[in-house]
Amino acid sequence: MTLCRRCAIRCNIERVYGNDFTAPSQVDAPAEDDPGFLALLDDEGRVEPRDAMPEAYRKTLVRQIAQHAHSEIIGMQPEGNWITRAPSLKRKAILMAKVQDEAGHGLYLYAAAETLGVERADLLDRLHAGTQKYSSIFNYPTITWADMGAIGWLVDGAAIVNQVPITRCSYGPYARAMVRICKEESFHQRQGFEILHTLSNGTPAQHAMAQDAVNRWWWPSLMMFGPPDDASPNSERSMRWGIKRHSNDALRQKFVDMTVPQSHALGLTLPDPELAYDEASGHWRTGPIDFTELFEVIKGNGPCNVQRMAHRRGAHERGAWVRDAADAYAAKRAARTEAAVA
Ligand code: BYC
Repeated sequence: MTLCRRCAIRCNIERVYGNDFTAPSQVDAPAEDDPGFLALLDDEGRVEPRDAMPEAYRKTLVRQIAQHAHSEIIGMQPEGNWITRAPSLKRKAILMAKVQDEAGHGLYLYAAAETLGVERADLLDRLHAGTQKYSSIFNYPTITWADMGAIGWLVDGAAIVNQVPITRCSYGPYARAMVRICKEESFHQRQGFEILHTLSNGTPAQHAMAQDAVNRWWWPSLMMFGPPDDASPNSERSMRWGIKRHSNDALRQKFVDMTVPQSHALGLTLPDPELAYDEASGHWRTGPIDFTELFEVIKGNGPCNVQRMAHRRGAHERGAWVRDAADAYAAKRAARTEAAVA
């Protein structure tokens, strides 16, 4: 039986799928190079919540899934900014649905992380304390309506390229959560493309607005994939464990190859004078990416880091009454159940 950290009662989280297992700290965790564990991964088997797993594998998953979940909920802010200013009722309804989807993605991912023996409240504490990261991309401002198009097309496009391989992640709950997330991201990407397509084929001012948004979001979107492979401390081990299936650079290249032809269809240019098609390899090659910008944003020095965190902490504080009400309801139900079985 587990005591919920917040309400300190025996509550029904144990009956939620995946939470009714022995806490990983209590199991006899195999070593990282345990032959049985490695054979399971080599065989493309899935690790499930009740399975014993190396502690470092569990910690890596908690880190990545939690940071992914945090990215989803912080990612609601730049777009939420435009719900009241969407140019039509239809655009407003679509944007509201998209932002709600992001909240849902956060929920699936926090639930997946909880199957690893952590609590969502603790993960949120770590986000608020700044000890767990969220994606760099959400620290950029959304200045015009065209930014909704650029985010959908580029940011969600990058998310799809990064996340489709996670549907084959070796950890079952994460892989399964990603199936639905990727389907929804696919819709998000198309709505972004459609916004930009409409603007690009609109008045000269609308076309210029679309081009300006793409100019601002292109390089940060490439940085979403993380540091280059030779500066990515986690990639090798995560790939060996089947958590990541491809390196950061390989996914970034896939995104570039997918996106350049789409920019032609949109009638928009990408802000890279060195972008060129390499006949020999069959790939589009970009100019050098300024990764110092990525590292600065990750350190907290991006244009909107302070604003995003302040807003998140404020929303969490303002939501305390909802959590208190849910705890009170759970306590009442638990007391009723105990009285019924006594
Ligand atoms: N921003 O060794 P590396 C979305 C950190 S959600 C911030 O390559 P790893 C969407 C990295 O965490 C977007 N930090 O790490 C949502 C590590 O630091 P720690 C999020 C970054 O984990 C709503 C350090 O740098 N997507 O798309 O092997 C609306 C060294 O990096 C970033 C996911 O989370 C960054 N861009 O690879 C629309 C997908 N890049 O943790 C869209 C799942 C790197 O050691 N996550 N760092 O302190 C992943 O695929 C991987 O975690 C990453 C990084 C590719 C992001």
